[in-house]
Amino acid sequence: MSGRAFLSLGSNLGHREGMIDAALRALEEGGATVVRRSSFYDTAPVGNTDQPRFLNLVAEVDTALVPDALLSLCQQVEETLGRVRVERWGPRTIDIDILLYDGLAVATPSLVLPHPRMTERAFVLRPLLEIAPEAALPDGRPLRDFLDQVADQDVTRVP
Ligand code: GSY
Repeated sequence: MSGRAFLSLGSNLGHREGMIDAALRALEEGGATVVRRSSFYDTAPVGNTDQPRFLNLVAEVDTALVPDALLSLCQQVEETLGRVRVERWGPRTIDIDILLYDGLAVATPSLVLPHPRMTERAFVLRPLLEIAPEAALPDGRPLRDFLDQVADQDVTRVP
């Protein structure tokens, strides 16, 4: 049995593009095969705005890992790539979030699916809808319906 998940990757320290490419390779080595990836997006920081701009993308992965195991892989890749987590919302070499996993709704202390803030973030919605225009929340609401409410966020697709 395998599942399909959408992951959000972001970096705002060091060689941002190289960091994201290295993370995707490490995810593949760990058992999450990238089937689609969006363009890169240069994005203004959300949350703590006093930090460098991010490079973001969304990848769709095919994996035999269950959601908790996929989360562990994402955390392991973050650590391997030397994520510096000095502040909760501060700069990081690489951040990997699970957005959606099949049609699952999950709420455990370690993992909430769908990602609880994904509908508020243009840096998630724009790349996700680029590769999956019909993507929807587990309750059926199409994610494209949330684009208008993030239209003012500074997100630019890198040509
Ligand atoms: O939640 C992911 C880390 N992150 C980001 C990000 O990836 N991109 C942008 N633009 N802002 C962010 N703020 C945080 S925290």
